[in-house]
Amino acid sequence: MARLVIVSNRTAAPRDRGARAGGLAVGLREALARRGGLWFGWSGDICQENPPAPRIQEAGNIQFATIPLTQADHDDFYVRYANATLWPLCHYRLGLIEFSRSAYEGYLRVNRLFAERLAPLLRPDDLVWIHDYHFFPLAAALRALGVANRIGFFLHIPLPALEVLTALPRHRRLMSDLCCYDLVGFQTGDDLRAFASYLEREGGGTVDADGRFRAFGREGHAGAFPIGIDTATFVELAEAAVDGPHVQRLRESLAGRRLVIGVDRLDYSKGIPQRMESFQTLLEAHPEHRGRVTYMQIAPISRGEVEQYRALRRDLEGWVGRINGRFGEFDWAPVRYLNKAFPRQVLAGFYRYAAVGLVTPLRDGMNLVAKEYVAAQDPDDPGVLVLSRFAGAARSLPQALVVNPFDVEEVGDAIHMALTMPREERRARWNEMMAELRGNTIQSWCESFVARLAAGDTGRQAA
Ligand code: ADQ
Repeated sequence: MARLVIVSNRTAAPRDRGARAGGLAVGLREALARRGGLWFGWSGDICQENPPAPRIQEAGNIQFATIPLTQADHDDFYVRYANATLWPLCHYRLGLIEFSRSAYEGYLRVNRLFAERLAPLLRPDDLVWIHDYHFFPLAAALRALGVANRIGFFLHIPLPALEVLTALPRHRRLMSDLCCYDLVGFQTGDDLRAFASYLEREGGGTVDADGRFRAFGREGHAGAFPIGIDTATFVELAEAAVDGPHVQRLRESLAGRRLVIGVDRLDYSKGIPQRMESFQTLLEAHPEHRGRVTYMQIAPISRGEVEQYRALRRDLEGWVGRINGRFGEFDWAPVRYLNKAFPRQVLAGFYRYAAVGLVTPLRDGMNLVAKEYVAAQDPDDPGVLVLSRFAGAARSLPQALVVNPFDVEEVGDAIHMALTMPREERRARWNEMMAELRGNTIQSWCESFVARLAAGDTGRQAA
């Protein structure tokens, strides 16, 4: 069996604390352990000058190879182009895009650096699987160095519609580089359709019904591979946590009130201010919930070096203050707002205790919190998921209360409906969602992508 090589910006290397020990990291690690493999990425460190050869660490049959970046490379590649250009673009926030040629040059430069450092570590029959928007051009950079391995790419975030994508300066270069991959994976059929319509309209290309694409003189396959979670483990974590000390303290602190929970990285794509406004609408339109429901929003700070993220934080602090000031009582704060991360087992217990999971991103590739919330529920008395139609997860979990997050009144009503939904209906909806989560896990996602990559039958250059 061919060795698997994974590339992502952050790795799960023993000393790299950047990657959360979340379901994705666990799933990829398992996939590497099955075949033996290599995980390549940024170490999380800044170096003074041109980075040295990768640092190699071993854990069982997995090797981790990481390199540091210079401050200039990190800023251009990660802070500016990846997170201030591509991230807002792919989340339909054209007004937030900052584009500069120097940032794009830095992005290409770091992709070339990754290729130069990775190429010597590759064996001829390795399968290479590259992750996410930091690395659209990495296959092209590897090909330029003569690497002939099969190379796959998975985009964790949405690929926007043609009209949005073409707002990006130099979009043709980015997308023709993407076509250097043998297999391009997306979260949903919508993303795949956006890819096809871009190639057809801008790349003079075609995409067949089986996903084979031809464009920019290149040929490969594309497909939708909706990511899942480690469902069985999450169920166990939640069952164990519900009687644990954290849930016990939470229960006591709520003093009989019901819990509505939101858990997100502090990111403008997650729609947290709109969610606050929706909760305010609930309290206005359905006053019977005043004093009886608490909304806890857990949102650890993310990308604090990007100005838009700092502005979001200020905005949210305003929302929490306004709602608590207006509706709060001496013994009840309607909103609890926490800028911190929790271990998975603690989160699992919080999810299980919450009557409502509020997952209302304005755009999201998939959203794993939605799936974790469902997996954590008590089968006898499950909570209700309120889910944005703009999360990829809504495609596989249509039995959630699916809402438009821009319509704060609709979301407020959905929270009310969730809080008052009869147990039978909650169980019926939950059973169907759970069947989906048991059938499509992080493990089956890894396996199906790697099997498709290994089975590939495309040439790289169209004849
Ligand atoms: P993210 O944008 O990071 O991922 P999401 O899919 O929700 O979003 O994954 C977040 C993960 O971090 C979850 O496993 C969650 O439990 C964990 N997490 C969030 N807040 C936490 C907290 N306070 N404490 C501890 N853990 C926390 C990107 C894309 C998504 C896509 C994933 C995977 O933006 O659309 O689903 O990749 O492909």
